[in-house]
Amino acid sequence: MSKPLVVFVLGGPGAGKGTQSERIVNQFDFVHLSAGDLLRTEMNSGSSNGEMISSMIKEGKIVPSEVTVRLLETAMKKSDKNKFLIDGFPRNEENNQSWEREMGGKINFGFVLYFSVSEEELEKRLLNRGQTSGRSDDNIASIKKRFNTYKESTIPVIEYYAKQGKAVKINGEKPVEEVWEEVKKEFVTRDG
Ligand code: UP5
Ligand code: MG
Repeated sequence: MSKPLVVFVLGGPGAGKGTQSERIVNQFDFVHLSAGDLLRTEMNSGSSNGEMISSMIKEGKIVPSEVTVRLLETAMKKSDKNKFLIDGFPRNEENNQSWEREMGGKINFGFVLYFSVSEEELEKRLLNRGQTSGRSDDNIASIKKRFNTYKESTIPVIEYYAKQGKAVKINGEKPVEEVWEEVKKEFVTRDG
C-alpha cells in the first residue's frame, strides 16, 4: 500500500474544523482525526498525562508535541484507510517540526485547508456551544486565551505552508452549507 495521504485542517477555535471535516469524511473517504478529541479522550482515560492535558486545554495552551504526535500516529496505525484529515494540528512550530521529523517520511502530505473567520463570529459560536458542550474551554476567559494562542502560534504555521503554495484558504464566516460548497470544490479539484 502506498504511503497515506495527510491533509491538515486548521482555523481558529470554533472555525468549523470539526463540522466540515465530518462532511469531507462522508463524501471523500477520509478518516477524521481531531487532535483535540484525541487529547480529550487521553485526558479522560486516566493516563498519567491527564492532569497536564486538562490544564493546558483550559488555558488554551499547546500540549507538548511528543504526546500529540504519538496519539495521532497510533490512531493512524489503527485505521485500515489511507487518507487522513488531521484536524487542529499542527498548532505551533514545535508541533510542525516534530511531525516532520517523526512522520514526514511515512506519509504523503497533501495540503493545509484552513478556515478564516472573524473573532466576533468565533466568540458567538463558542459561547453558544458552551451552553451544552461541557468543554472546559468554552467560556469567555479560555476563549480569549485560545484566540491569543492561535494568533501567536498557529497562524505562523499556516504561513509556513502558504509560502510553499500548500495552504488553501476557505472563507468560514458563512453558513455551514455555503462553507461546505467551497470545501467540496477544493476536494474535487485536488483529491477526487
Ligand atoms: N459552527 C460550525 N460552523 C459554523 C458555521 N459555518 N456557521 C455557524 N456556526 C457554525 O464548530 C464550533 C461551533 O460552531 C459548533 O457549535 C458548530 O455547530 C458551529 P466546530 O466545527 O466544532 O469548530 P472547530 O473549529 O472544530 O472548533 P473547536 O472548538 O474544536 O476548535 P479548537 O481549535 O479550539 O479546539 P480543538 O479541539 O482543536 O483543541 C482544543 C485544545 O486542545 C486547544 O486549545 C489546545 O489546548 C489543545 N490541543 C493541543 O494542545 N494540541 C493539538 O494538536 C490540538 C489541540
Ligand atoms: Mg473541533
